Amino acid sequence: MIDLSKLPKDAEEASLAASTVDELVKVQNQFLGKKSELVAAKKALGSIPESERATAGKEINEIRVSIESVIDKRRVEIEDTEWETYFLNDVADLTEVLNPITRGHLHLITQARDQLEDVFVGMGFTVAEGPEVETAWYNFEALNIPDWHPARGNFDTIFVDLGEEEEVMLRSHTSPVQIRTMEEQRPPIYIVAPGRTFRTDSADATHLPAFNQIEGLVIDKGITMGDLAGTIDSFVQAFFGEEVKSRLRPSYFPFTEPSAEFDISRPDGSWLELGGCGMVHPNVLKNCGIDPEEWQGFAFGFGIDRLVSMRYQLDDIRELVLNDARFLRQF
Ligand code: FA5
Repeated sequence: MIDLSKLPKDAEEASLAASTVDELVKVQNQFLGKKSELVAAKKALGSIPESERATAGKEINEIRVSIESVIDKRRVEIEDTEWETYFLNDVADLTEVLNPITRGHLHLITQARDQLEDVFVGMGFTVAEGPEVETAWYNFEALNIPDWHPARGNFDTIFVDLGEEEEVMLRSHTSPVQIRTMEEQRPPIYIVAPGRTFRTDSADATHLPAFNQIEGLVIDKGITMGDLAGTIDSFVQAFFGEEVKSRLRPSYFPFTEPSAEFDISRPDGSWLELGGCGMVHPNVLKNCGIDPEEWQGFAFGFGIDRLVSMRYQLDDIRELVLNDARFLRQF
């Protein structure tokens, strides 16, 4: 009779001594392989009395199961340690590329646009939008600028090579949104429309070829120039603070009558032109199917980039589009 009782303990000790999977495979062969005592014992079963065979077979089986479980347990341990060692050795030093990660923020123009919307929404306006590519009808004609009108020349328009000549263009101001709004909504109307505008202007300290304007349009009953002046004054104070003053100067736009340009006071006492405004011309109302006898209104449009450069005392408006992170990070 072979004594198998010490096998599980021997197998456990041998397993614990194995520190790699290869070593453990050897232990497994030693205790469970073809030449193992256990297999020899199994073969010997045939030579023992039949009455003892079942009990001995059962014992052999139990021992095999217990050795298997000892080896399996050890295999998991070894594998875990091997992975851990592998990962520890595989660590790369990335400190050089790990720049401190700073959070980005909205561009100055976007911030100003959002604040402008907030100020006007607070005054009861809603926000409207229009396309950046426009037709002559919206950019000029409906605004009382027929094709023979010399004012078309003031807008330095960038035309798009589509349809008839000078028929499609990048909008040269946000005023076309006035028309689109009046076509869609019946008065009373209180809207502002911020957006990008384009002109052939060369970039310099106060001009960009692609810049931003915000348009305002109010159509209601009994609206006067006084409402316009009051609205602009409230806006200027809400946006710039109490100390900044605004003034209107007579001017000319085909789509407003009377028309004015409005300026705001600089800290040094001088004035900066921010935009144009006026009472909506009766022809513009008629072009949109609104009866000028019944409804009146005012409109204004000013440059957001100019407004930002004034607010932050920028010497050159081009700073806003140069994409220099050292500049942008300051705001
Ligand atoms: C207009 O564009 C009119 N649509 C404004 C208006 C609206 C008048 C409603 C009456 C009623 P103007 O061409 O002056 O007007 O432009 C308005 C403002 O846009 C300017 O005062 C300036 O602040 C800004 N602006 C114009 N051209 C540029 C440019 N190239 N770069 C940056 N800002 C500009």
